[in-house]
Amino acid sequence: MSPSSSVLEPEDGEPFARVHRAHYRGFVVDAPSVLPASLHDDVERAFDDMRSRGEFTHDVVSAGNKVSTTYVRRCLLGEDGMTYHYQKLRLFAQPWRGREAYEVVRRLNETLTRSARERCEKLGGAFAESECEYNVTLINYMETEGESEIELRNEEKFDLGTTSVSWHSDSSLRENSTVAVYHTYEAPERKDWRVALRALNAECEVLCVPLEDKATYYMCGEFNATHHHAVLTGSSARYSSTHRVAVVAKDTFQYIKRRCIDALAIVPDLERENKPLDAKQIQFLADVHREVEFQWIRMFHLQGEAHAAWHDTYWTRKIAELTEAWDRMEACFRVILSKLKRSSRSPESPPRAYAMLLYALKTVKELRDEYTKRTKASAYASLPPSQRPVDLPAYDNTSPLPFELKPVIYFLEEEQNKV
Ligand SMILES: O=C(O)CCC(=O)C(=O)O
Repeated sequence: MSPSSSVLEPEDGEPFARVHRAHYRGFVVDAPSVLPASLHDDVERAFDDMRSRGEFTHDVVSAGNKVSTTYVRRCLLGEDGMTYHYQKLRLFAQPWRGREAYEVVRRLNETLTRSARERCEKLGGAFAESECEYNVTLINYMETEGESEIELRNEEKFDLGTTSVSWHSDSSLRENSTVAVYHTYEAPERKDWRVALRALNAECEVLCVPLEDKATYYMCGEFNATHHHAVLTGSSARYSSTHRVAVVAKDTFQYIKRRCIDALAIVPDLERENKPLDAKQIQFLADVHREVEFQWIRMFHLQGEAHAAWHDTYWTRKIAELTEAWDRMEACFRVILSKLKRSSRSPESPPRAYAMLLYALKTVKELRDEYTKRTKASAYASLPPSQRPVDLPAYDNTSPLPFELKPVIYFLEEEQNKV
């Protein structure tokens, strides 16, 4: 029986089928038999192996001023250098190679890429153009209401019961890309998890779809963007591997490394004696400095020591490379500041150079204040110490600039006002 007249389930028969055809055509479920039995077994072993190593952890995410812990534990696997950004958190993908469990996930990914393509071609129209070349999978481990250490909430809008993932569309995905979700139960005899679906642009019933053990569902083409989905908690723990075509424009190591190389290329020019400063160059350096500090280095350390240890085959080295570049940018700011000192022997720089650096320093100060506040959020208290933010990059009295930029801003304002 549906919990409310505005909700339909497959057992409602023709009304469910009619609404599905009219408003939810991009939602397709594959029975477990579509995938080879040996793959199901390997995937189950891989997920258990990863969980026994503590690789699934709660994310601490942020929306507006609220910092909260996800109900589910998750980990991200994917192509080398991939990250996934959601709710002001950057997740760093463990490359899906090198360990047997990760290779299995990559194999699952390849299989789902092929199946998703077939599903989309069968649906035809714009679906046939949908991208399915998955570059990451966000794997969830979801516990029952009784097991979860984070209190789960009830779905109130349609009275659907307890949710492990509330209503949302997946973010940071390529346009018209399909999402594939493979799931498996810890105790397959209790297969009572459901996914709820809600159309955003149509007045129609919500659908509630129960999922068999080891089934895969697809949200084809624009389905994710035009609908919300929620995961309704069942009575046995569950894994779900959510394969996505994540955006790559600004979200790969290769991208940010390139930005750092470009910024460091102008450092010699900015530091050259006898050369007035160029405000545009200062702006470019400041943009990259800010991006690498807040979008990458701090995002990594925010997730704690256990996270860094898990990533020590790939990301720890990459973050060290980015930190080295960022350090060089801080040193360059120090040189710029000395060139802007009116009593220095440097040729006079244009007023725009003062204004630009002041703006950059004030923005960094604000972002550092916000970051510090976030690291102190009570949400972290419920996590083990190894998952709490680490205070890096470190500062000492050899650092070119201090963490707290107030005195530097004050100095520069004074120099700006001198004539
Ligand atoms: O577990 C599922 O079925 C979907 C999970 C989900 O919506 C998410 O990870 O964003």
